[in-house]
Amino acid sequence: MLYLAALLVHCVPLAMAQYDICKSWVTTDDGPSWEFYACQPKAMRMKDYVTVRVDPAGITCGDPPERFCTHENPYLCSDECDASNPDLAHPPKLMFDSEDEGLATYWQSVTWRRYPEPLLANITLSWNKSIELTDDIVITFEYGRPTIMMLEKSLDNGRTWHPYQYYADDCMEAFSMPARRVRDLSTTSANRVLCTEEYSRWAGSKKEKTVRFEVRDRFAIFAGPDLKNMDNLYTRLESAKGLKDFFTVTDLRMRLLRPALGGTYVQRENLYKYFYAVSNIEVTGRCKCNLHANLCTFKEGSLQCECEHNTTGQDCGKCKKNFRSRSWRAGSYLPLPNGSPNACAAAGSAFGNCECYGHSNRCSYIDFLNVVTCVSCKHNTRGQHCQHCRLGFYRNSSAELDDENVCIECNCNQIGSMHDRCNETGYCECREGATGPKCDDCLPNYYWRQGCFPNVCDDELLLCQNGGTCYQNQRCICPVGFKGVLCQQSRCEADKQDCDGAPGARGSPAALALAVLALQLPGWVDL
Ligand SMILES: *[C@@H]1O[C@H](CO)[C@@H](O)[C@H](O)[C@H]1NC(C)=O
Ligand SMILES: *[C@@H]1O[C@H](CO)[C@@H](O)[C@H](O)[C@H]1NC(C)=O
Ligand SMILES: *[C@@H]1O[C@H](CO)[C@@H](O)[C@H](O)[C@H]1NC(C)=O
Ligand SMILES: *[C@@H]1O[C@H](CO)[C@@H](O)[C@H](O)[C@H]1NC(C)=O
Ligand SMILES: *[C@@H]1O[C@H](CO)[C@@H](O)[C@H](O)[C@H]1NC(C)=O
Ligand SMILES: [Ca+2]
Repeated sequence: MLYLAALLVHCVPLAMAQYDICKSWVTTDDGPSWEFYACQPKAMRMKDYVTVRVDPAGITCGDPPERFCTHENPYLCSDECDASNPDLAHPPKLMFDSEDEGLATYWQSVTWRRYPEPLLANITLSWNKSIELTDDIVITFEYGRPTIMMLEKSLDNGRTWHPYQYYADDCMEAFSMPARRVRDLSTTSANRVLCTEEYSRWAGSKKEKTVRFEVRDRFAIFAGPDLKNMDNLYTRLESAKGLKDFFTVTDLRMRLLRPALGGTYVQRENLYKYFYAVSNIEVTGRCKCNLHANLCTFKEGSLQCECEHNTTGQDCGKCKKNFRSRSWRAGSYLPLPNGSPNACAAAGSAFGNCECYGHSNRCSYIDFLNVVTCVSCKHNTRGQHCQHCRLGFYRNSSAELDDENVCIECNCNQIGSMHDRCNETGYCECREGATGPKCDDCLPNYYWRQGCFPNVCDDELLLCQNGGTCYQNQRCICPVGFKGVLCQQSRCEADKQDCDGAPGARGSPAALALAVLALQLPGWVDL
């Protein structure tokens, strides 16, 4: 309770921060209108919205029922864990309930009966939403803190994981890392992943129960020890690459690698006192809404930003339909104190009447033509309003004009096609003999060899003669004594001298017969 109160007091400077309104109705010289500001939701107790998973299967104690004891009372193993008895069960949800006065409720693992096989457990917290941490992550262990553990995080709903912090009573031995403290980090190393020995040493299981991921100490590097200078922090969050993302998570995972040992080596004769017990996991943060929302609500099992500035999406990460005349941008903390909303603009509202469908942020007035035109159209678009596709691209008919993927590359085969342009359905213009949408196939009776060429021979009409064989439709391989494109010509007939000198050639009745036959075939021309 005392600790919770302390946490609430701690939260105050962050809770009353600026950036808490997205717009206000103001009166200017031109009359009343809305004014827009960068805005973000308040920090919340994120454990109320989390789903938890504990691995491996069977790591939670009580199935079958099991006795355990504590380091303080190692020979009185009278405590019992029994999953089938609500009073003696220790399911994962007890890490997230609110602790009433009196006894702590906690998740508990099986004991280390399989020693020396390591006792490993993963506790994975998932929000299905990007969260920006605003205060320390505090994990409370009963009966002693692990001697080795690791905190990991994911930014993509658990697809990829990254180390967040290492914890060990001996960092060198456990992780081959020097022990460091977050307080000793500097402005250039504020997002360093480090190993700390501060939360893993044995100090009696009642005295020091918490393991922290120190968000406040890292903020304090910029905002000062009492976080009074938040402006400086916000400035840094905008300018220092990767700093914002460092404090952003969608999932967290505690990898428990070795339980508390009671300040001594493992005593094999009493393994009932080695286990993990976690009574609370406090995660304080706000929904990441890209500074486009000041409310975040729990709907259909997930947190959702209530997007303003005509943005939409779970994190307000894109412009609403019909509000895409410029590309989406996150709001900015700068300039202080109200920041920039970087709102999405309705089609037609930006720059007078110059619509660029979100493919350009700039328009320019061309004096001698008296037109306003979009400058540097992106996404392979071109035209006054970036409404056409660049040469070599064609329009994706199922995409809106303001879609980033509206123009698709023609991809015409360089050899098979006349040029690299295509028609509205992506068809290229083919050279003779080539076919297919990209001109990378040949018509029947053509073969591919750096382009399409008419077949020289085949198995139907253009047969090789005199026992010649057709090689890849490109040429006939003729037997000795014959030549010509289809081996239709006897060497003797073409060149009498050659023939006279060749012993046996003239005398062969078979060769003679074939030569006569070839001559008698109608239509043979001397090639
Ligand atoms: C815990 O998660 C890590 C990946 O983050 C995985 O490599 C490891 O096998 C998991 N351990 C258990 C006991 O499930
Ligand atoms: C995660 O959130 C998205 C967007 O709110 C929702 O569509 C999806 O069903 C959620 N997934 C899970 C596993 O809850
Ligand atoms: C968003 O669009 C509405 C019209 O639907 C408009 O009244 C409002 O001013 C726009 N807000 C911003 C921030 O551009
Ligand atoms: C065309 O656009 C639709 C809608 O954005 C998209 O799903 C599809 O993948 C695009 N097609 C191609 C070939 O890129
Ligand atoms: C594009 O060319 C293909 C092949 O010549 C043709 O079938 C198609 O109708 C053409 N599409 C358009 C929109 O002209
Ligand atoms: Ca609890």
